[in-house]
Amino acid sequence: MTTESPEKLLTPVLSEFWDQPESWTLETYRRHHGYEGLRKALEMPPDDVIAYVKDAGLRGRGGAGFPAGMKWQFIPQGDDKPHYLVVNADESEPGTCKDIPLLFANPHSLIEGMVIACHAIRSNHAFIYLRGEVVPVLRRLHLAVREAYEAGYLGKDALGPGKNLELTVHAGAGAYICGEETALLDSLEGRRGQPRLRPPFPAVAGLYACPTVVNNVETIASVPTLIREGQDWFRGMGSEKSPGFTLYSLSGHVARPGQYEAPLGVTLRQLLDMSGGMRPGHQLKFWTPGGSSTPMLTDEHLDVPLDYEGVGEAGSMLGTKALQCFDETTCVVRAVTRWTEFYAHESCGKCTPCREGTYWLVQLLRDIEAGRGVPGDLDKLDSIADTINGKSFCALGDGAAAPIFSSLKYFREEYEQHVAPRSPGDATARGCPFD
Ligand code: L3W
Ligand code: SF4
Repeated sequence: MTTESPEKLLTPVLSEFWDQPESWTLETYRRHHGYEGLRKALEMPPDDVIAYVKDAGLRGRGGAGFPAGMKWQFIPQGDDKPHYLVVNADESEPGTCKDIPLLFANPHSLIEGMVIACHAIRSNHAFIYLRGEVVPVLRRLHLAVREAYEAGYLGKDALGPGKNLELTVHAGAGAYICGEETALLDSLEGRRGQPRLRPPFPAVAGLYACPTVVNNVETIASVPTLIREGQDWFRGMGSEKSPGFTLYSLSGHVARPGQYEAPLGVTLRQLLDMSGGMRPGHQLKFWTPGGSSTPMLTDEHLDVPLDYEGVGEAGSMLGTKALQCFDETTCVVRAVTRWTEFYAHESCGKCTPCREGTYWLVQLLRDIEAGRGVPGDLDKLDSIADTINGKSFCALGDGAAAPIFSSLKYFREEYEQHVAPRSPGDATARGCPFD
């Protein structure tokens, strides 16, 4: 666990100059060492770049924490198929708000990282799959891509003589499931976005059945500074297995919500110290480490190191580092109902456990919240979540089950209060004690 004072814990690397005028332009980016990492990377053979990123220990920032360099290494070499890089910018996990601000404030950090990654995996065509609703970000991204083409970072000979690089920006149509990497690829190919069976993983058969690296925005945007400043600098932050800096999105009942960039392994207590704490006069009741798909934790877990190992040991997942904080005025049943409605709405319908299970969870939760529940409903909730968890086709199902299990684990009593008669003489008076 990091023990430094709150101010010293901030490590603004990706967010270094987000507050400066015209932070998104090439000119501003170059004034802050922009494209210097690329120059260094292009002097290295592709395999050395992969080894460098792998040895630095950079892990995927999109939720699963998979080692980025290892993923790049899976791309077969010496084959005759095109290789693709696809950046997942379909940020939609409830509470997650870091890739979109990054793209809005500093799109060139992503573009530079993409050129480096394409050099490493020997790709001549890269794609950004952007969440379609964020039109101002789309415009800014197009502008930055145009600037990069004009400056020669993209296009003809971008990766060296005779080695061109094209970059295509694609706006999605607003489906959460298209953030799942294989559904994203289907959507990019022009089909309805639904997950594919893995294996084969995209690294072997991805876009147009060709070897494809799919990485999150923040992962790729972290590469230029890593290359420029070096492995030792990168490993100087975070822990042995989870090194480096990262963007945490802090939301909910906190005094100053927003993005906080700090090393992996800081604690929620430290992040709250940096952000003014919970809103005045209130205490933390429960929180999510990585969006609603990661099991909720409570005030007992304020000192859990926010890295993949620490949060895992606490029984949750670091996920997207979306720290949604709820205070004692929040009804946990209501919060879980809202999340579950989201999953039921976004379920793609491909597999039965998730399609049907999320529907039934919503019916039960709405009944419990509205005072129409009975004590047996709690076991039913648990049993339906169990039918979804680990038996669904993709991670959306597990994500839907996570808040059910964790809320029943920590707040069963609160569920029981919802289904117990509120006055001994009137068995019909049930429902939310927060109303
Ligand atoms: C080649 C192998 N590649 C694994 C690759 C795989 C993928 C990456 C991680 O879900 C989680 C999910 C959400 N050969 C490989 C291989 N790979 N084995 O490694 O794979 P995986 O399956 O562990 O995770 P995933 O399917 O990528 C991501 C959670 O993150 N999450 C995120 C939600 C939403 C967003 C967003 O809004 N931006 O990310 C939040 O918690 O629930 O559990 O690339 O191909 N042998
Ligand atoms: Fe679709 Fe849900 Fe099944 Fe994933 S788990 S394939 S989202 S129905």
